[in-house]
Amino acid sequence: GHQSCTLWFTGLSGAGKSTLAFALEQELFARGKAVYVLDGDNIRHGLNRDLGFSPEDRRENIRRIGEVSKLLVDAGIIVLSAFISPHEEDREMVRNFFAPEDFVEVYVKCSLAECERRDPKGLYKKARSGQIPNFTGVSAGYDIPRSPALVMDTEELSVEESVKLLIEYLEGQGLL
Ligand code: GGZ
Repeated sequence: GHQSCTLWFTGLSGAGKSTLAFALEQELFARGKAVYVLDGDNIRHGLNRDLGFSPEDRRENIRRIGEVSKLLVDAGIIVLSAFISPHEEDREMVRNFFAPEDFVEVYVKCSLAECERRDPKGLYKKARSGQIPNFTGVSAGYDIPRSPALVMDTEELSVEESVKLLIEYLEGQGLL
């Protein structure tokens, strides 16, 4: 089997993308794997600090992250990329950067109602009151993935259960 790949986590703000990516990272570390998480905290404050949330900027955000993910995969690292990546065509662009087996789209599924209820950073509240324009789910769209490799329903599964499913998937792909 191949050595590394990108797991691309897509879903609404608050769906649990970063939580799942970091929990999986811990499990992969424990198995001695080279793994790295890309998410808003290490990308939007650095490499992509010049980008906002217009459709054009989101596309450029996703393009750069896709290119970085590819470099890390070339270096033999399992990459866990956790970004809303709301547009199907942007996710398709990134998919095309990779050999088919090296890109795994993971839909982190959670209803808007539940994401708003969680609202860990108070962003939905701000978006509803008009303080954040173009907020995904409120005033900007999200394209539900048409054919993700995996769907993680975070309203139904615990983090531990989701990690178990992800590990089983990677084992099935010959990655672990
Ligand atoms: C969506 C926004 C916005 C707008 C700021 N829309 O839950 P968070 O806070 O920590 O993660 C969200 C993050 C989204 O950045 P991404 O790079 O993942 O987005 S995309 O893939 O669409 O380019 C949220 C915060 O940034 N945030 N403004 N308007 N999320």
